[in-house]
Amino acid sequence: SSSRGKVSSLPIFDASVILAATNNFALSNKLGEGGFGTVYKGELNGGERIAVKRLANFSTQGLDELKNEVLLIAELQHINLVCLLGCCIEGEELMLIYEYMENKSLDTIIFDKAKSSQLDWQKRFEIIKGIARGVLYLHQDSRLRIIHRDLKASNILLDKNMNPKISDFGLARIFCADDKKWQTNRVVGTYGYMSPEYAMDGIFSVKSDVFSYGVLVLEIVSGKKSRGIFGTESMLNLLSYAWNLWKDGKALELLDTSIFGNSNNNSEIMRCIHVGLLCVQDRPTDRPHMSEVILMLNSPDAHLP
Ligand code: ACK
Repeated sequence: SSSRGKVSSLPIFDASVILAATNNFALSNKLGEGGFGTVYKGELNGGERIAVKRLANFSTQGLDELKNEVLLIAELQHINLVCLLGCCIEGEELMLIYEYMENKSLDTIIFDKAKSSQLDWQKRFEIIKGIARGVLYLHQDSRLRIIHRDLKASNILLDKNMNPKISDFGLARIFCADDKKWQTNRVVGTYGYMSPEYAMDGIFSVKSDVFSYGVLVLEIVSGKKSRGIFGTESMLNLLSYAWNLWKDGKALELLDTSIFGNSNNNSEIMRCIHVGLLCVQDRPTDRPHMSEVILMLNSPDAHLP
């Protein structure tokens, strides 16, 4: 699945094509505001559905430089990344054209009581593993070695089969092109998912993504939103408590059975909680690397009593 070494040949679209596809960026085609611009849905002539991200606030860089960055991002290809189909750079416009993701973002489903039943445990577990593979690809297998810096439920999109794909990868890189140090004054990211060292000191590494991934896992398992996990938040307390009970050989009394049904997957569920808790540890060095996360998720009864 790695595209290492592949020379990018990203289709360049004319602005007129994108205008037609999105009905001149009609309000009715607007999907929402993303991290770096507004997203519209569209349809190409052939009927192919697309999502267009119209990037804003990239004034500090020359367009040529941006174009190079976009061509680099285009090399990132993985089943768990939203596919970049093309771009459009014309005048003051920079647009990225992506495959359309039918089932929108994870946060529109998991935090919604009515919709969350669409995701049973098996699907949740697949989503947890899929996101991990996507993040590992960014960290390790892609030529660029990207730190995403804004992993969160609204950046995980679901295709028609509910397969998860990470979006907005590489954009942090574009917007901080002059800024490739390990410490930055321009903290991008979302409160609640940010690791303490990143939120407080702007220090980022693959381990800050691991922290955000851990928050995501705990949200997917619990169906509860994290609001600042390194405070004294109830979700983390609840899940730590559940994990300790489990270690002591007690049943899963605490978790929301409406999510899990009567499935006999308690050890998978607890494995995910354990992995999530390992990932949100305060010290970056205590957190696992994504490759270790994947090993733990895939090994039945690893680290379990
Ligand atoms: O949660 P959503 O409905 O899914 O709202 C956000 C919004 O745009 C801003 O990011 C949606 N979105 C982003 N990229 C895509 C895409 N490729 N396909 C479908 N919806 C998308 C996202």
